[in-house]
Amino acid sequence: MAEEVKVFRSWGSPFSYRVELALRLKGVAYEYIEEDLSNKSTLLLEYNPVHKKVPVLLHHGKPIAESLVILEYIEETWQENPILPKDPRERAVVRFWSRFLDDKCSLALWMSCWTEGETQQNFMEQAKECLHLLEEELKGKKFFGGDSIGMVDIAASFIAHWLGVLEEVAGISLLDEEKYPNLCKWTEEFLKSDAVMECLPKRANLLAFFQARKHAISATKASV
Ligand SMILES: N[C@@H](CCC(=O)N[C@@H](CS)C(=O)NCC(=O)O)C(=O)O
Repeated sequence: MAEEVKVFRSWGSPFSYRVELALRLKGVAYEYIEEDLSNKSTLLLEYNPVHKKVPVLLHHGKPIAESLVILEYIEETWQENPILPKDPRERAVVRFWSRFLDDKCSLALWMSCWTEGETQQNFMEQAKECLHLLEEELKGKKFFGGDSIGMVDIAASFIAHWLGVLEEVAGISLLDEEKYPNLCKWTEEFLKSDAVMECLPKRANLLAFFQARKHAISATKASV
Protein backbone atom coordinates (compact mmCIF):
# COMPACT_ATOMS: atom_id res chain seq x y z
CA MET A 1 0.00 0.00 0.00
CA ALA A 2 1.37 3.44 -0.93
CA GLU A 3 2.33 5.52 2.09
CA GLU A 4 0.11 8.54 2.57
CA VAL A 5 2.41 11.29 3.84
CA LYS A 6 1.32 14.92 3.85
CA VAL A 7 3.00 17.98 5.32
CA PHE A 8 1.02 21.07 6.26
CA ARG A 9 3.60 23.77 5.83
CA SER A 10 4.30 27.39 5.14
CA TRP A 11 6.96 27.99 2.47
CA GLY A 12 9.14 30.33 4.56
CA SER A 13 8.90 28.45 7.84
CA PRO A 14 12.17 26.97 9.12
CA PHE A 15 10.10 24.57 11.25
CA SER A 16 8.24 23.23 8.22
CA TYR A 17 11.53 22.97 6.40
CA ARG A 18 12.89 20.62 9.08
CA VAL A 19 10.15 18.11 8.35
CA GLU A 20 10.53 18.28 4.57
CA LEU A 21 14.30 17.90 4.84
CA ALA A 22 14.03 14.84 7.12
CA LEU A 23 11.58 13.18 4.70
CA ARG A 24 13.85 13.93 1.74
CA LEU A 25 16.94 12.60 3.55
CA LYS A 26 15.04 9.37 4.09
CA GLY A 27 13.70 9.28 0.54
CA VAL A 28 10.07 9.36 1.68
CA ALA A 29 7.70 10.80 -0.93
CA TYR A 30 5.23 13.32 0.47
CA GLU A 31 2.68 15.83 -0.62
CA TYR A 32 2.65 19.30 0.90
CA ILE A 33 -0.28 21.51 1.71
CA GLU A 34 0.62 25.19 1.76
CA GLU A 35 -1.02 27.06 4.63
CA ASP A 36 -1.88 30.75 4.64
CA LEU A 37 -0.92 31.58 8.22
CA SER A 38 -3.09 34.71 8.19
CA ASN A 39 -6.10 32.55 7.33
CA LYS A 40 -5.43 29.05 8.66
CA SER A 41 -7.33 26.17 7.15
CA THR A 42 -9.98 24.25 9.09
CA LEU A 43 -7.85 21.14 8.64
CA LEU A 44 -4.76 22.72 10.23
CA LEU A 45 -6.84 23.84 13.23
CA GLU A 46 -8.33 20.37 13.47
CA TYR A 47 -4.94 18.63 13.26
CA ASN A 48 -3.04 21.00 15.56
CA PRO A 49 -5.72 22.40 17.89
CA VAL A 50 -3.25 23.09 20.70
CA HIS A 51 -0.63 25.25 18.94
CA LYS A 52 -2.46 25.97 15.66
CA LYS A 53 0.90 26.10 13.87
CA VAL A 54 2.72 24.49 10.98
CA PRO A 55 4.24 22.02 10.49
CA VAL A 56 1.84 19.13 10.89
CA LEU A 57 2.71 15.72 9.48
CA LEU A 58 -0.20 13.58 8.41
CA HIS A 59 0.65 9.89 8.10
CA HIS A 60 -2.17 7.60 6.98
CA GLY A 61 -4.62 10.29 8.08
CA LYS A 62 -3.15 10.67 11.60
CA PRO A 63 -1.63 14.03 12.55
CA ILE A 64 1.57 14.76 14.46
CA ALA A 65 2.52 18.31 15.44
CA GLU A 66 5.71 20.10 16.61
CA SER A 67 8.74 19.81 14.35
CA LEU A 68 11.11 18.09 16.81
CA VAL A 69 8.45 15.55 17.74
CA ILE A 70 7.79 14.97 14.04
CA LEU A 71 11.52 14.42 13.38
CA GLU A 72 11.61 11.66 15.99
CA TYR A 73 8.46 10.10 14.53
CA ILE A 74 10.05 10.14 11.08
CA GLU A 75 13.17 8.47 12.46
CA GLU A 76 11.16 5.74 14.16
CA THR A 77 8.92 5.15 11.17
CA TRP A 78 11.48 5.12 8.36
CA GLN A 79 14.74 3.59 9.51
CA GLU A 80 16.87 4.17 6.40
CA ASN A 81 19.47 6.98 6.56
CA PRO A 82 19.22 7.47 10.34
CA ILE A 83 19.13 11.01 11.69
CA LEU A 84 19.58 9.92 15.31
CA PRO A 85 22.31 7.69 16.74
CA LYS A 86 21.47 4.23 18.15
CA ASP A 87 23.18 4.67 21.51
CA PRO A 88 20.73 5.99 24.17
CA ARG A 89 23.20 8.47 25.63
CA GLU A 90 24.12 9.84 22.21
CA ARG A 91 20.42 10.12 21.42
CA ALA A 92 19.93 12.08 24.64
CA VAL A 93 22.73 14.46 23.59
CA VAL A 94 21.03 15.00 20.23
CA ARG A 95 17.75 15.81 21.99
CA PHE A 96 19.60 18.17 24.33
CA TRP A 97 21.09 20.25 21.49
CA SER A 98 17.87 20.20 19.48
CA ARG A 99 15.99 21.59 22.48
CA PHE A 100 18.77 24.12 23.10
CA LEU A 101 18.35 25.37 19.53
CA ASP A 102 14.62 25.90 20.06
CA ASP A 103 14.52 27.03 23.68
CA LYS A 104 17.48 29.42 23.71
CA CYS A 105 19.24 29.88 20.43
CA SER A 106 16.47 30.55 17.88
CA LEU A 107 14.72 32.97 20.21
CA ALA A 108 17.90 34.99 20.86
CA LEU A 109 18.79 35.07 17.15
CA TRP A 110 15.26 36.00 16.06
CA MET A 111 14.83 38.73 18.70
CA SER A 112 18.27 40.19 17.90
CA CYS A 113 16.93 40.90 14.43
CA TRP A 114 13.54 42.32 15.44
CA THR A 115 14.35 44.56 18.41
CA GLU A 116 16.27 47.79 18.82
CA GLY A 117 18.47 49.63 21.31
CA GLU A 118 19.34 48.08 24.64
CA THR A 119 16.91 45.19 24.20
CA GLN A 120 18.60 44.31 20.93
CA GLN A 121 22.06 44.52 22.51
CA ASN A 122 20.97 42.08 25.24
CA PHE A 123 19.55 39.61 22.74
CA MET A 124 22.68 39.92 20.60
CA GLU A 125 24.84 39.06 23.61
CA GLN A 126 22.68 35.98 24.29
CA ALA A 127 22.76 35.03 20.60
CA LYS A 128 26.55 35.23 20.49
CA GLU A 129 26.82 33.02 23.57
CA CYS A 130 24.57 30.46 21.87
CA LEU A 131 26.62 30.58 18.67
CA HIS A 132 29.78 30.12 20.72
CA LEU A 133 28.35 26.99 22.37
CA LEU A 134 27.38 25.57 18.98
CA GLU A 135 30.84 26.45 17.62
CA GLU A 136 32.42 24.38 20.41
CA GLU A 137 30.00 21.49 19.86
CA LEU A 138 31.04 21.34 16.20
CA LYS A 139 34.78 21.10 16.94
CA GLY A 140 36.40 18.31 14.91
CA LYS A 141 33.11 17.39 13.20
CA LYS A 142 31.74 18.05 9.73
CA PHE A 143 28.13 18.01 10.92
CA PHE A 144 26.58 18.03 14.38
CA GLY A 145 25.60 14.47 13.45
CA GLY A 146 29.24 13.54 12.66
CA ASP A 147 29.92 12.62 9.04
CA SER A 148 26.32 12.98 7.92
CA ILE A 149 23.40 15.30 8.53
CA GLY A 150 21.47 14.39 11.68
CA MET A 151 18.64 15.76 13.76
CA VAL A 152 20.68 18.63 15.28
CA ASP A 153 21.78 19.75 11.81
CA ILE A 154 18.17 19.67 10.67
CA ALA A 155 17.08 21.61 13.75
CA ALA A 156 19.86 24.16 13.11
CA SER A 157 18.96 24.78 9.45
CA PHE A 158 17.58 28.17 10.53
CA ILE A 159 21.18 29.24 11.20
CA ALA A 160 22.46 28.03 7.84
CA HIS A 161 19.89 29.80 5.66
CA TRP A 162 17.44 32.09 7.47
CA LEU A 163 19.89 33.87 9.76
CA GLY A 164 21.86 35.56 6.95
CA VAL A 165 18.63 36.93 5.49
CA LEU A 166 17.48 38.28 8.85
CA GLU A 167 20.90 39.82 9.53
CA GLU A 168 20.63 41.66 6.22
CA VAL A 169 17.12 42.94 6.97
CA ALA A 170 18.11 44.06 10.48
CA GLY A 171 21.48 45.50 9.36
CA ILE A 172 23.41 43.52 11.99
CA SER A 173 26.08 40.84 11.93
CA LEU A 174 26.05 37.80 14.20
CA LEU A 175 27.54 34.80 12.38
CA ASP A 176 31.04 36.20 11.99
CA GLU A 177 33.47 33.95 10.10
CA GLU A 178 36.44 34.90 12.30
CA LYS A 179 34.58 34.16 15.54
CA TYR A 180 32.68 31.09 14.39
CA PRO A 181 34.78 29.33 11.71
CA ASN A 182 33.33 25.87 12.50
CA LEU A 183 29.75 27.11 12.19
CA CYS A 184 30.52 28.92 8.93
CA LYS A 185 32.17 25.81 7.49
CA TRP A 186 29.19 23.75 8.70
CA THR A 187 26.82 26.15 6.88
CA GLU A 188 28.82 25.69 3.69
CA GLU A 189 28.81 21.87 3.97
CA PHE A 190 25.13 21.75 4.92
CA LEU A 191 24.13 23.84 1.91
CA LYS A 192 26.06 21.52 -0.41
CA SER A 193 23.68 18.62 0.24
CA ASP A 194 21.15 17.89 -2.54
CA ALA A 195 18.39 17.06 -0.06
CA VAL A 196 19.00 20.36 1.74
CA MET A 197 18.88 22.43 -1.44
CA GLU A 198 15.85 20.66 -2.97
CA CYS A 199 13.32 22.16 -0.58
CA LEU A 200 15.11 25.27 0.72
CA PRO A 201 13.08 28.45 0.18
CA LYS A 202 14.78 30.87 -2.22
CA ARG A 203 16.91 33.47 -0.43
CA ALA A 204 15.47 36.30 -2.57
CA ASN A 205 11.90 35.30 -1.60
CA LEU A 206 12.76 35.17 2.10
CA LEU A 207 14.50 38.54 1.84
CA ALA A 208 11.47 40.14 0.17
CA PHE A 209 9.14 38.56 2.75
CA PHE A 210 11.10 39.77 5.79
CA GLN A 211 11.77 43.21 4.28
CA ALA A 212 8.04 43.66 3.74
CA ARG A 213 7.45 42.63 7.33
CA LYS A 214 10.01 45.16 8.55
CA HIS A 215 8.40 47.95 6.50
CA ALA A 216 4.98 47.01 7.87
CA ILE A 217 6.32 47.21 11.45
CA SER A 218 7.99 50.59 10.76
CA ALA A 219 4.81 51.94 9.17
CA THR A 220 2.74 50.89 12.20
CA LYS A 221 5.24 52.59 14.56
CA ALA A 222 5.24 55.78 12.46
CA SER A 223 1.45 56.03 12.55
CA VAL A 224 1.21 55.75 16.36
N1 LIG B 1 7.49 24.80 18.12
C1 LIG B 1 6.87 24.74 16.81
C2 LIG B 1 7.00 26.11 16.16
C3 LIG B 1 6.23 26.16 14.85
C4 LIG B 1 5.99 27.61 14.41
O1 LIG B 1 6.31 28.58 15.12
N2 LIG B 1 5.36 27.74 13.23
C5 LIG B 1 5.00 29.06 12.77
C6 LIG B 1 5.54 29.26 11.34
S1 LIG B 1 7.27 29.45 11.33
C7 LIG B 1 3.49 29.18 12.70
O2 LIG B 1 2.80 28.26 12.31
N3 LIG B 1 2.96 30.34 13.07
C8 LIG B 1 1.58 30.60 13.04
C9 LIG B 1 1.09 31.27 14.28
O3 LIG B 1 1.90 31.51 15.21
O4 LIG B 1 -0.10 31.59 14.36
C10 LIG B 1 7.53 23.64 15.98
O5 LIG B 1 8.71 23.32 16.25
O6 LIG B 1 6.87 23.07 15.12
